[in-house]
Amino acid sequence: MSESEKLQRVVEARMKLKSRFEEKIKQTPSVADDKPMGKGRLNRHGMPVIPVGQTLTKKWPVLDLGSQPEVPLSSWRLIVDGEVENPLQLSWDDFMALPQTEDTSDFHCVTTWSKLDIPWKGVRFIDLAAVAIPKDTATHILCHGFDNYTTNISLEEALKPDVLLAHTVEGQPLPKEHGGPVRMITPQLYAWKGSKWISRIEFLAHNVLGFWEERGYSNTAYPWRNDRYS
Ligand SMILES: Nc1nc2c(c(=O)[nH]1)N[C@H]1C(S)=C(S)[C@@H](COP(=O)(O)O)O[C@H]1N2
Ligand SMILES: [Mo]
Repeated sequence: MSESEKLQRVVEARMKLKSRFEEKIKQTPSVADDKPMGKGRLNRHGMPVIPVGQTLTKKWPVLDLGSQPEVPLSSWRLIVDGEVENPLQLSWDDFMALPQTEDTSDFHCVTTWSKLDIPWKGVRFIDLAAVAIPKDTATHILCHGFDNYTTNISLEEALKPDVLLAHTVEGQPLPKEHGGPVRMITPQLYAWKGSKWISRIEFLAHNVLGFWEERGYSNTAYPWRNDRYS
């Protein structure tokens, strides 16, 4: 296949994802909830900027499972596999050659702290997904970290434009303690849905629970519904 044919397939996959998930995305609670719980001005998707039960922090706490893997860029790889037509194993250079997005968004940890207006740079999940070309059977992803963390997300959440695979924060390489070289962020869900030290994104034809989801945390994790536990 020629380079231009490959690009054409990516463009088509992106359009297909958009049309398949546009309505579902509009119906997700963090966009469509008509009685969202929280306080303060409304954020850009119409929810109170401080979700129910959350307290603002200027500091940025670090949460992990007790290990912070050191992953040199030379051996860093991101695997994208499962229900996709074009499984990927990206090197750092491959990853950085994908379209790059800057976005400032909020971060809500289920342990009740929120940090607003974090300036990120990275690759939109939808831009990566378009390269992998999800099969029509794909409905969820399971993200894996180099620390063996896992967390699951439905595609209608993962494909939102603020979901990034972030490598830069506040203009600097993402520090190891916050999940560098690359982590996922999910600003419209509690932050445990964003895997630090991300190593693999597995597309699935059904829902599979991740580390915290198996241990009593919510499958869906909607901050404006106080949706913390299952
Ligand atoms: N790989 C991995 N990702 C993870 C975690 C983890 O332990 N391992 N913790 C999650 C939790 S509970 C939160 S709140 C955020 C914390 O990110 P931070 O340490 O950068 O604040 O990362 C999430 N992603
Ligand atoms: Mo968390």
